[in-house]
Amino acid sequence: MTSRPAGRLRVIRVPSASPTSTLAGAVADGLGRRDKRLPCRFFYDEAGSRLFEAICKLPEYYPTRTEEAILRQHASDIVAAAGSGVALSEFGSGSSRKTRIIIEALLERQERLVYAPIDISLEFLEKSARGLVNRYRRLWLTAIGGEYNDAIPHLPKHAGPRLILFLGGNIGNLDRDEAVGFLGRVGRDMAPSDRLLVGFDLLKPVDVIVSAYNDAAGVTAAFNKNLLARINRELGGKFDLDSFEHHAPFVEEFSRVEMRLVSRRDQIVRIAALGRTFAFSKGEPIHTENCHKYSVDGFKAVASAAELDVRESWTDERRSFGLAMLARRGRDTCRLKRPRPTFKATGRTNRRTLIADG
Ligand code: AVI
Repeated sequence: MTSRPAGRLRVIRVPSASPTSTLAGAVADGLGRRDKRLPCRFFYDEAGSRLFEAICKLPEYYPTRTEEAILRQHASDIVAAAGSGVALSEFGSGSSRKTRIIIEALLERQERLVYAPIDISLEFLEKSARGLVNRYRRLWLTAIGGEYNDAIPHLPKHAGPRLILFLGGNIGNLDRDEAVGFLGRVGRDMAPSDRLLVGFDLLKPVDVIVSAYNDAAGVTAAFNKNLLARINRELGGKFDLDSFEHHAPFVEEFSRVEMRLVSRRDQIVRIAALGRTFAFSKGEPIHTENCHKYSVDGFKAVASAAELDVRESWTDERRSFGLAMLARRGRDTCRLKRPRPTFKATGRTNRRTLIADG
């Protein structure tokens, strides 16, 4: 772990012990399988992070702007629900654009704020962290470069409550067991007064979901193919990007979009750094990402399996995206019998509680 103090900004890199934590390890493992796969965390080198930023602005890609609108509308309620004298952390912070809404709402309530953004792309993280310390003079930042699970023990401790953000529907990129495992690990690191705010994409008509991952401008296709471009750049791969096609169907059985790169022909690709070649037959997919879409009950079940309780929740008019404020299940919140969760309108038509927590 390295640390580089610079005024109000500190940058920490958390190494991973897993052999598939490096691109080389993950490619050797993933392309060596019968069902070829590459982990989606490798989308986010600098080029991939930029492409993802472009995805977030696409007309078809509704999650970012919907979540941002919910955050804007309910920022003061959200930060009030986190308590006073709060320290902020965030998994998958990216550009921290949406986080600014929360940062500003917190700085209205408290004199100074300590914020720890966590992201896999260290270069991108450092750049957005610099932007934030320059913008907010009452903000102290510890930027943590690393994988979510590796970063949990490095979340800064705080005398008061911590508000931990996991926004953007990033939870959707984890399988159910991974989601329960990750939320559970974060939960076990949380004090009873800490809160975890999770953003999750809700199930909706399939054509809306499918368009979000198959945009007309082809940005999502470029984002997907950047994985192969990255292997070419970093590992001396010989992938011809035109020989692979972006596929992103909605798979009903798993309530998820599956991102794939499908080989357009029989081909053999050499990757110099691995000293290996990989054969692809025409039509063979490389599975690159899962993007799960949740029902309200489905999300609540995952939180509950991770021993977290939903304390408050927010959604948009169309119930397209949800935000849930979770707390560690404590003796005070653990009840043997819990009523079924229901949708509940809280009065004003544009202000809804998504999950009634019994
Ligand atoms: C980062 N994550 C929540 C995005 C999603 O929608 O699952 C990644 C993405 N993949 C394709 N488009 C966006």
